[in-house]
This record gives sequence, C-alpha cells and structure tokens, in this order.
Amino acid sequence: MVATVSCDQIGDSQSTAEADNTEQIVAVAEIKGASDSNLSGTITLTENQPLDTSEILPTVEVKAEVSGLPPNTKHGFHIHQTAKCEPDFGAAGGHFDPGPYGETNPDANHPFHMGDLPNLVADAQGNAVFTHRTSRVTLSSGPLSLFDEDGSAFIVHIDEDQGTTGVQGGAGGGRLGCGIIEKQA
Ligand SMILES: [Cu+2]
Repeated sequence: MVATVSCDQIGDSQSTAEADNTEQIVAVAEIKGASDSNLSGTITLTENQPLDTSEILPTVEVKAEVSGLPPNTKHGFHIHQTAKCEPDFGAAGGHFDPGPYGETNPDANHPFHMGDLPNLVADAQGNAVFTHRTSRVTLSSGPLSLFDEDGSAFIVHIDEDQGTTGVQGGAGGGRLGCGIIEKQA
C-alpha cells in the first residue's frame, strides 16, 4: 500500500512536489517456521520519507509480532540478503549489507551489518512484540534499499544475538523462521 500523508499536517500547500515528499511506503513479511513448528508472525515495515530529503535520511519502523517461540527466550533477528526461504532458510543468505563495508558474513563485522536489529524477546507464552526504527535500510530505491535485485528476508534465529564480532554463531546460530519482505501495493 502506498499512501500519501495528508498535507493538512504540514500546512495547506497544494504543491505536488511537497505531497510526493510525504509518501509512506509499507512492506510486510510473514514469518514461518519449519513445518513441524508453531512459529508464526507478521512484520510490518513503514518508511516515512522526510519532508525535505535534502536534510534528513528516511527511516524505517520495524514492527513485529511473533508467536510460537520457546518461552522466556531471546532470538537473533535480522534482515538477510536474499528474498528466499526455500528449499531451507539458508537460502536467505547472509546479513543484508550492501555497503559501503559490504560484509554479509553473519559472524564478521557483526552487529554492524545494515540488516542487524535488536533481539526478539519471547515472554512466558512464547510471544514477542518488537518495535524498532532503523536508518540502515530503506524501502524506497537507493543504495540501502531492501528491494534490490534479489530482495530481502527476515530470519529469526534459534539463539540470542550476542552482539559480538568474529564469534561463530554469535549472531544467533541456526535459523528458526524466515519471511520474505514484500512491498505493499
Ligand atoms: Cu541473521
């Protein structure tokens, strides 16, 4: 869904250019676990483009609701580089990191990949609610766009992201769930 924010909020200008600069872009990913798991979830990404793109970079709000996690656990949660969850979650590749450093290896230069996010934290019922705003990615076109040639996907990891650099599995180890990011028309 591409919605245009009302100009009422920024004055009564009828300028088309100004209206274009208030565009909101939304994308959604549906998280699925392995066929024998109860893991499911929905992630909504919203980019509110700045009123004046010459002054501020766009940011993307990431909201997630995930259920079916083990109770009272933390899970690494990242945007990975390829919009693929099949034949297994490894198909999503490494961490989204188009540059300028461009290191997609989950263990290297972590947690500084463009797709790195805080942990998902499951409560006693195995539900996690997550809200974060990142300036490391965009939904609009550009060098940090999640909608590059091969798209992008979310991965939920088995273990906690320790936020370490150069430690094997420190970003959360194996993959519990996967969801392809799709732009809403
Ligand atoms: Cu990851």
